[in-house]
Amino acid sequence: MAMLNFERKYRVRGGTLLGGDLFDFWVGPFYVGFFGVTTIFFTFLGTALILWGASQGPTWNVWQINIAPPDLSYGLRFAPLLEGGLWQLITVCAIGAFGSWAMREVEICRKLGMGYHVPVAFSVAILAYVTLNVVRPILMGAWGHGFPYGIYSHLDWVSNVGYQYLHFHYNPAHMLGVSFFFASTFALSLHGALILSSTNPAPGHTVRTPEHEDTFFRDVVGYSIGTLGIHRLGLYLALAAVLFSALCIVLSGPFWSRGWPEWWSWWLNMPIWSQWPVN
Ligand code: UQ2
Repeated sequence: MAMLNFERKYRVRGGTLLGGDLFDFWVGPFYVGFFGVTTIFFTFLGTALILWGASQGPTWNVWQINIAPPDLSYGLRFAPLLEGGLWQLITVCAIGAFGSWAMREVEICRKLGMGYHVPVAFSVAILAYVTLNVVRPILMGAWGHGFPYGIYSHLDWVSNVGYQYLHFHYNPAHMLGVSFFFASTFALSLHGALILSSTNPAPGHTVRTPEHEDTFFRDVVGYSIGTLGIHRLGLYLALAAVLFSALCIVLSGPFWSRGWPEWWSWWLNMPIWSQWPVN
């Protein structure tokens, strides 16, 4: 194990937020901690509930298995297990598992004396899930507005909710989310290609340095964002993509219930156009 000397120095007790020394140990390469135990608990329980729900359904076809949220008529109440109650329990387990995993990341960051960038970034992904299945359903008054747990069924949900607002691509927050996702893939492809090109020179040549990488982009576009900068940009683009995605769906319904194309009538209705001498 190449990192063994490093690990002997840093694999030490302390840094835990809950449980003190009780769960402060490793199983093989994996840190456990209080939140490792809760992660395992929620993951196993949630997975078991999904499997049991599937066993009560009409199919074992993995594409077609579906565990749906309660009917809208249940509002924000608890539903019977096979009427959406399972979906509610699975949602609790999912949030418990995701949250436990984020807190376990925090404890590992504290042990290593690192910044909290990784758990903060992961929390933004959790926020997107919570926005879809908790925040928006509560704002709209029914758990039935959450998305169903199933491969095809959740795709159908996305399509149906999109058409409910006539044309989701006219949602301005959706436009920004999509643009940030595209920019993320563009930045990652630039970065991945640059790193591979400088670390895999022609046969017989030495590996190139970051100065070569800077020079390549200065020669091509007149600017290099730098080795630290590209990772700041990547994190920014990724978080912005997820945050605008969460915004675009929480706006739809709770704050805008008509078609998204209609939203742009603020532009068509600007007083300046009525001043224009058309006739
Ligand atoms: C860079 C740099 C890197 C990189 C990349 C660039 C040495 C190894 C990819 C180039 C990035 C630029 C010009 C910004 C692009 C902007 C957007 C919005 C995609 O300069 O420094 O580090 O990997």
